[in-house]
Amino acid sequence: MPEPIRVLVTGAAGQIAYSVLLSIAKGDVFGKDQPLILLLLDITPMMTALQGVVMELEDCATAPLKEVIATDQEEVAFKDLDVAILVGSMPRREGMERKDLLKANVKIFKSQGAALDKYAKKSVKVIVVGNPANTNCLTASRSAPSIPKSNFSCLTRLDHNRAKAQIAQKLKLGCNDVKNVIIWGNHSSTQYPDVTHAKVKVHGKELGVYEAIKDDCYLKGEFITTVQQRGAAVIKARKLSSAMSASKAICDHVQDIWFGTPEGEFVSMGVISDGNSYGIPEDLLYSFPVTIKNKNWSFVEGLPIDDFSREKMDLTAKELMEEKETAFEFLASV
Ligand code: NAX
Repeated sequence: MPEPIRVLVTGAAGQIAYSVLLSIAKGDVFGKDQPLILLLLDITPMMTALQGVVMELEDCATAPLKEVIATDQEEVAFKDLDVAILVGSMPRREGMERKDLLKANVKIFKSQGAALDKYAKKSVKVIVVGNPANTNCLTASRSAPSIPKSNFSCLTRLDHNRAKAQIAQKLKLGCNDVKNVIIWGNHSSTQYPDVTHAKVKVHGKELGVYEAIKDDCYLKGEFITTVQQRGAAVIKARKLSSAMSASKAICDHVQDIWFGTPEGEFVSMGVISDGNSYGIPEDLLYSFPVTIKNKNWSFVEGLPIDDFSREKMDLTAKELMEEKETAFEFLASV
């Protein structure tokens, strides 16, 4: 039996955690033979609710789960971590200014970044889900200078999965018959879902998506806005934000970090830009196509970018630069 790994989920009393914790505890992410110690962090007023989550996790009687530690203390939650899944963040309240939301989150992710720096293993993989996910991830990384920047990523896999599902539905294919869609940029409505390099398998034959769908107007219009606005559409219908699909996307993302991406396939992840890839400025936490091997990601290099894509990629980069500027102003003061 391998040694247990220590996995933290923050926002552990919230709705995404309620779904993702079971998948992790069952072994869907790290494998059925990997023993786990789950650390659950939430804020003090949520401790009673969190005890209920702990009871339910115990009652699931899953084999990999060896121990559950629920806490409101960062020094307990971040101790010796192998993986940190940062879901909890400050939600936008009615009438709240965007800047105030950013400021509240800078405070949370600065503190959690510092706790990672101080208490977690230097090899810890950090996945940021809580919004604004890209900028929160950048803040956490900036606040954890002893942990490699490449260990930090943010979730754009839900957007990636949404894009994949839209294409599969349009062609009446299974989702596994669609690969290499890309989400560029911010996990916000400026993101650019791009299928220029995506492939589909139709009757055993591999085709480009543009070739298979034969409707450029749809792919450059309705397809993009549907993916960009899918989160809002779910909230409108459910009166709650996406939780089941977010949980599945977290599992996909973390599983790929742990076990790697399949040969010939790439996925979308928010990662730190190096200034040399696709003309995106250095030090932005931007969603790129990546492959993963031995728990390390690499940019997919050399995809040709046309003018249509360039414009959309730059637009979402601009939004991220503005977010970064505001966040870093606050970072010095909170
Ligand atoms: P919930 O409001 O159900 O849960 C959030 C939990 O976080 C609450 O229990 C809250 O007490 C806790 N929390 C707040 N501040 C905390 C702190 N400083 N430390 C620890 N816990 C803290 O939200 P839920 O639906 O679970 O969504 C969580 C976050 O995921 C939100 O920011 C949401 O916007 C974001 N999402 C990001 C997605 C992505 O693709 N990156 C998709 C899904 C989701 O919208």
